Amino acid sequence: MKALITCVSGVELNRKYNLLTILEGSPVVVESSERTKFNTGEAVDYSGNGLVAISEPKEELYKTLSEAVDSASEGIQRSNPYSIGIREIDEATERMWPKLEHAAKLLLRKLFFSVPIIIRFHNDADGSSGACSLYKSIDLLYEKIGAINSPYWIMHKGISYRKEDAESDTLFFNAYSSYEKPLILMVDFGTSPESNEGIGAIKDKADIIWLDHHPLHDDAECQKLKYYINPWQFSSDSNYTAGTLASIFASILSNADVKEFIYSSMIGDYSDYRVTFDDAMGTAAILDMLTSDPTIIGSSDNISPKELLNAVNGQKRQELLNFANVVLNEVLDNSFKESKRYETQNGIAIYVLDYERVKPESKYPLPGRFSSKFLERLEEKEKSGVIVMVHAGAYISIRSNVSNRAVSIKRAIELASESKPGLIESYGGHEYASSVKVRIKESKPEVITALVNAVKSMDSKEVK
Ligand SMILES: [Mn+2]
Repeated sequence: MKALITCVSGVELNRKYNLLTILEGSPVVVESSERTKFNTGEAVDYSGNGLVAISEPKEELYKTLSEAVDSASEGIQRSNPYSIGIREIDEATERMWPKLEHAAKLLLRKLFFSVPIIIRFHNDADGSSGACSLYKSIDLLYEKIGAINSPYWIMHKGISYRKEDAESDTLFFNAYSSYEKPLILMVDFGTSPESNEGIGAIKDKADIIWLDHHPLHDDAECQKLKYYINPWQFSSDSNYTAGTLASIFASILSNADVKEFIYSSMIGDYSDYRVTFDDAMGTAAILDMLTSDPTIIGSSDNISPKELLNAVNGQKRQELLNFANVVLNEVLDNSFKESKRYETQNGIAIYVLDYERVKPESKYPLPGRFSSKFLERLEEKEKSGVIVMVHAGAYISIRSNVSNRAVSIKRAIELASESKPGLIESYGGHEYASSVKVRIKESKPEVITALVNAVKSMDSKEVK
């Protein structure tokens, strides 16, 4: 039967071919190893025990296969929007659906044509929840499509796509020669100009699907990508998590059950729509722990969604959960003792914690994420509002639950930066969560004092 060589990988004498052919009316991918050298895009006859070059015009074969892939995709894709039963989420999903379907069609096409695919996900409970759903879904699809190239998964520390990332992805792609462009899928990657250089370096080499839920940014190039999808573009916001977005995207490809990961992503990112039942809380806690410190279960500093799924749903679930709880509670207990408490005239509590004094042996919990947990725990006892500042290295991570508009941590950072010119290197975030980087570690105490004083000045009696 006639087939098109869609992807070649491997070395000269041991080449691997992915072929796309039509069997019983449907497109099928088959794999073959040959010592004879064929090239990507060549038409061949595939008999099951060998490839023979044929003189079929490849354009015609390509057209036939493309049509078959398109109609197969239609048969595979879920037609009605996945609903989770939370009105705001479901309505936003409906608005995003055409764009999600469009992106899913692209992914399916890339799978059929067996191009190399890289999936990068942010190393937190949200990003990894999305990766788990995608893994489950693609795994189910594998049976239908056959010998597709399995995606290469990268847990990505941080939320920008840097030039180095583009270089490493290019190296990966260079090991293949594919008839259609490779694909990169980003999950929970931020929408910031910091990724511009990386995108510029890769966008001609690969198609990009970018699933994010961070606020939009006018100067962010990723927003101009054809397959950039963000709830903010559809009258929703960051409470619609990237894990939810990726899970719902994954649900278009197969009927894998992704509910668990929608819930865990919302818990991980403190979404307003989160439902806090035990199973989902446990999944979020394990994902948070293992993405912070993969060496807790393995020897590598990276972890794949397959390993995460095993951890979350396997025999070790309870053991991992107990470990996470023990570590977290110990760090919390020590933090109460080690932190300094300040108070504004109107009773807002400010806690300053040197994370070095409480950090456990594992990298879990990471200081930034811990600051959110510390705040959550303090909310129970500080009824007039609380702000925490957890510092480690050159970073100060600030969390606030104060809804009084006069007291803004963003404003406090601006004030501190004005009163101590040159000491703060950069800062970012929003009204409830921000982080500050000092230029040199030695000036951190001075910056913290300025931050505490700024909050105090905003909440003095005269203001009220
Ligand atoms: Mn997120």
